[in-house]
Amino acid sequence: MKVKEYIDERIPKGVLHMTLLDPAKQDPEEAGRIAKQAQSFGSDAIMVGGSTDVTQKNLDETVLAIKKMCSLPVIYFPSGAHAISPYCDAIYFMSMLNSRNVKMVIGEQVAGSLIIKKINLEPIAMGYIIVAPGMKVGEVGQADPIPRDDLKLASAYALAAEYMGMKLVYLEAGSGAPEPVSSEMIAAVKKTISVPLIIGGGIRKPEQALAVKRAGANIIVTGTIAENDDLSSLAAIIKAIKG
Ligand code: 1GP
Repeated sequence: MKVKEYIDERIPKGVLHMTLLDPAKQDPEEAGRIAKQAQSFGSDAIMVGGSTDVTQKNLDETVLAIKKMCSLPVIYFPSGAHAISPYCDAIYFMSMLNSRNVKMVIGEQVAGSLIIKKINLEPIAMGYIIVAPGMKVGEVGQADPIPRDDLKLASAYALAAEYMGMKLVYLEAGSGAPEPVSSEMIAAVKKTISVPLIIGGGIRKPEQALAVKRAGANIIVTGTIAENDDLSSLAAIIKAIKG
């Protein structure tokens, strides 16, 4: 089954959780161990990616270690075309729509498209929208982050993504953001679009994840909380949103 079909089949049954692992933040075996735990807690997929320091080597090794330990789909969440792993099940073929740098909007995608076809990786078209504060990804991606209270601008970007044919819309506050995207913004965007909505950045507590779910997210992404030895926060978040 294609990864997009897997996602589409699960969305009507309730919110999905995806665990994001940055290949630069732990060794491959550790990533495999975390992915295995995430699967046992009920996470629906593993995303692999990071804003800086992702290399072909650490990416391939991380994906292979995850595949060995865990049977969930592995989706590459790229920062550019410099590293693309054939061992992933799919790649978010994404455009950072509010970047000032045309390379982030379409240049990296042009650099990667023929490689993706050659290695037969499933592309999943996604509109990626940075919301303030945007953190590292906003900085590296040269984004003009959407102000947290500009619901209209966020909705306009999300609808533009849908009208351009993108299959998913991702509102990103940035990894390690002090707060997740607001419930008001999630609800406004959700009301505007008909494609699934992904929310990530700054979700550290079960109450926050629950608020994101209640506001209308279809997919909740957490990264930072899986980066320490104690995975109890990850377990608690998945339990809260799946309960
Ligand atoms: C980053 O949205 C993700 O792309 C995850 O953010 O690390 O804050 O969970 P956190």
